[in-house]
Amino acid sequence: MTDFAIRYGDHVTRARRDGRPVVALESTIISHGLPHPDNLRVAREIEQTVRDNGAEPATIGMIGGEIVVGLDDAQVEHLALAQDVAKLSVRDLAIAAARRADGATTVAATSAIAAAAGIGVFATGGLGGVHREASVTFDESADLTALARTPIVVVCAGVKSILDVGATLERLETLGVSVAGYRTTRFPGFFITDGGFDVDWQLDSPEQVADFIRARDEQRVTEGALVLANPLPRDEQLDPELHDRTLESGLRLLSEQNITGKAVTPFLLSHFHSSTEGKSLETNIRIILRNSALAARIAVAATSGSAGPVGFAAP
Ligand code: PSU
Ligand code: MN
Repeated sequence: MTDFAIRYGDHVTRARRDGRPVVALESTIISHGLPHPDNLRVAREIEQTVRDNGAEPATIGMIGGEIVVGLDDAQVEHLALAQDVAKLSVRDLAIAAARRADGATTVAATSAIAAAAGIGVFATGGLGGVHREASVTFDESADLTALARTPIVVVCAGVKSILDVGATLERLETLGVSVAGYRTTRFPGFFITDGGFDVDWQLDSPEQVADFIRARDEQRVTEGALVLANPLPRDEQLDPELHDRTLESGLRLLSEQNITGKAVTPFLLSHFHSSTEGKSLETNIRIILRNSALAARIAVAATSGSAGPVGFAAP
């Protein structure tokens, strides 16, 4: 596990001192995944949802080259509204620090930092994964390899349907990342409830996920995340037909405009938001809020009923 020089927000320092549960949150969804100005409102709603469910939110990002665990409201606002915020995966962190940059952290960077900070639960929307043309482009998100070496529970709605879901599940297996559905064995496809693939395991309550964390620690398993896939209820998903149509046009634009690398995911998400008249945005927001609530309840369950907060060792 990598160690970083980390600055803690006051609210996170207080929560840890008092032994209260903390949930890590990423900032790339704020800066690069959601359109302005909704993104600022959503960032605040995510934090409030974590609080409403009994845990302290620690939104993670970089300000002036410093990694911050627990951005304050002004810092969240800055990352939401500023134009020059870098998208930071693990490999970018030290370069961005050297450049004193402002940056938003992806699932990969956020989970690495959270684990280094002793935070065991992380809520996001959807993971990065294997892109559809990966056999030619080699485009596979560093989220997958980061999760392979990071002991954290990531609550997400599976991987975005813009990706190759089956290939992503295969890579997660190879990389030794645990995967379980929350109250289902069907792996969700982010905007849509059913991503078309089964997973082997299902976990049914925050307490059962807390038992996973304890068992993992007792087994001395120090590498490998749990991807806990929390699907939207069927009546809340994006209309699958609208979804397929939008995806098709998005993939076409992607190749026409020759968009590659780290711009791919933000481009496709913004294409969805603009061509579904905000319907996908509404769905995206619901996904994140539901995952944040569940992550908070898991953090609460993992913190109570044990001698110390299991999986939350102080750094
Ligand atoms: N999930 C969302 N919106 C996002 C992302 C995930 O609902 O914007 C971000 C996450 O930060 C994830 C990143 O880590 O996209 C993956 O980017 P890439 O495919 O370039 O690795
Ligand atoms: Mn990529």
